[in-house]
Amino acid sequence: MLRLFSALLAVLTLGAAAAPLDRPWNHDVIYFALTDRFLDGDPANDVPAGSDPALYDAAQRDINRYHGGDLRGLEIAIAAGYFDRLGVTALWITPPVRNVWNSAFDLGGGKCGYHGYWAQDFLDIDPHLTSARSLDGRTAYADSRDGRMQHYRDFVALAHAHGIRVIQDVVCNHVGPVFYYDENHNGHDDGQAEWIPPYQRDGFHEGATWADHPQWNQRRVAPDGPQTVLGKKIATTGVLAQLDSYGRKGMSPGSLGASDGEEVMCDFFSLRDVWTDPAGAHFDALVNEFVEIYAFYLETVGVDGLRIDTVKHVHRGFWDAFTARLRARLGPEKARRTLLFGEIYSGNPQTVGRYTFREDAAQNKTPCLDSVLNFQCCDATREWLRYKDGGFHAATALEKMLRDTGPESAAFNPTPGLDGLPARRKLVNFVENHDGLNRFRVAGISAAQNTLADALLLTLEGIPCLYYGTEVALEDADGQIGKDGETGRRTLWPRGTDAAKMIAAAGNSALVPFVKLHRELPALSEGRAATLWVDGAGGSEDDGIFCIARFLEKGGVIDTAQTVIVVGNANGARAAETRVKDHAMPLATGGKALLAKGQTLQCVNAAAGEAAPVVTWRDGKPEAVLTVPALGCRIYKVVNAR
Ligand SMILES: [Ca+2]
Ligand SMILES: [Ca+2]
Ligand SMILES: [Ca+2]
Repeated sequence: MLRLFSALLAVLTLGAAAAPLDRPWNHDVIYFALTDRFLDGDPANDVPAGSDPALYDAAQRDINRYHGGDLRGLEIAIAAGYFDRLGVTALWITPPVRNVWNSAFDLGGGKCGYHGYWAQDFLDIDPHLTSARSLDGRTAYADSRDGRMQHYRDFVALAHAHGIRVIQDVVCNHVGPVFYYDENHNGHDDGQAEWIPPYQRDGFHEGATWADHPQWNQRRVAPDGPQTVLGKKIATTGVLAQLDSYGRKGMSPGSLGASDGEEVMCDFFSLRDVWTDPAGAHFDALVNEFVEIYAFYLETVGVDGLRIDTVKHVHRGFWDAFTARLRARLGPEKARRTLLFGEIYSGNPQTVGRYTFREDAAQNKTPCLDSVLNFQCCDATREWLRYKDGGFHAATALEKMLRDTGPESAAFNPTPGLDGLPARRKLVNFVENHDGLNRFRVAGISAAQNTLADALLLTLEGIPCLYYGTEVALEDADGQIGKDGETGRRTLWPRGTDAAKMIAAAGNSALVPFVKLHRELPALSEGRAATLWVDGAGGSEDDGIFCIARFLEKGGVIDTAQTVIVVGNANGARAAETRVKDHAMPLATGGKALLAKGQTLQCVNAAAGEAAPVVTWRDGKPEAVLTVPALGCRIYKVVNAR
């Protein structure tokens, strides 16, 4: 067990009524924690009552089984000030709802529901995650839906007491492997053929039968009718507990990465596809059911935002109805503070951006999803910093990404949300996640390269999203460049890790100075972005350089006093400059100077002994040669010249 310091208990403010966290989402720094893999804070829940003990790996090594991480582990970190130390202001956690715990007959062998994406009961918290008592020991949580939900609500309240928002990961596309297809009508499941039958284009597979494996699942999907949880009446109807609410069309592996229509309607391997077709008999009931469920988490539990899974596998009309009805249900104030961002697994800005528009955008221009995960950022950053032939590659993909997400791009809905921000200003930027990608840091990739990737995230326009473990440049021992897998899901803090050790690691984290700058320099959270310099074919002085400006502009006038220049050098061999021969970098964008006469640049994160930057003027325009050390990132702000 972790040792709790009495000082930690003193900072607990459980149950305190606090004003809701209210700040523009692009001021936040998100930390994505795979809860099962962060810290096992309570070994008592590692094998919940009735669960097959074989699903749990006490050594915390088998990627496919439970490692024991839980809400208590996150609470210990929050209370100890771990996230405060890192400067993290929003926690995105994997889906906390009760899951099917095992899928024995999938392709590639058995896996477990430790990640949370295999819902079984949308209004219960998975018992792997909850504890019998509150962090301070004063409150007992009943072994019931209500008790588990109470723990989850206390977890959210603890985060809020530290100024940290909670983003709940949610799924509307599918549930876990709750039923099989009894193809041979013998009344029981007969292996893989009945769990992942081939896609049936016309009609559907008959014989869907709730699975009966009491050590993994509960022979149903819940809620199966109205519920009262934490004293709140929830008007769910139980439509998800009916088999004909699912498409039952089987698996279409080829369509998972494509957009040919089948990907909307097929089962995701053994995960059962909710029938989200607007023409379906249950469409309205299904939309309303999900609105009831997720409004409960937002209103009663206090969750601040939703990260929405597998968006492109759901009919677009569903998202129009779901987002509009959810916002109407929350009311303008809560809806304004709530961020709804989606996962559309694609590096193409048009493909992901279309979900910020409604399907009926010709008539209704209001946003569908508020924002989306920026996969293009992930791809481009990896290309720049982690070229598969070793070393680095030009940052031209990053330059393209900035164009594709800039104000001139038509890919994202320009209509502001209730918070006044259009989608492109709150794109969720990331370089690692738990899905298909290995970690950024694999064999041959240094901690310095990892830091440079994080520094870029923290200086781009949008919302930076850090993946758990990046704060210590966690290395993915099994990951290989150009070869993705699910290897980036290791346990970060082994069971028994002392909170003091975690706090020390957070204090030493190389990303902390960049998080601090993100908070201190308004241009880094709110400013526009413009590419100033990209390592090109000419000359070698600038090898590895990528430079952007972040600037505040009002009424077409740049507030030059707020300008920030960010330069990264992917070159691991030597320092590089924003210069090719005698051509220095212009400090201008769109024909406008980024600083005025009498102003100059000051590096805010220079190492001792580094020369100060010199701004020169040519033909009335400022320019500078900025020198950045190997694998360094330098940030400059504007100051008045002495
Ligand atoms: Ca545990
Ligand atoms: Ca059978
Ligand atoms: Ca679907």
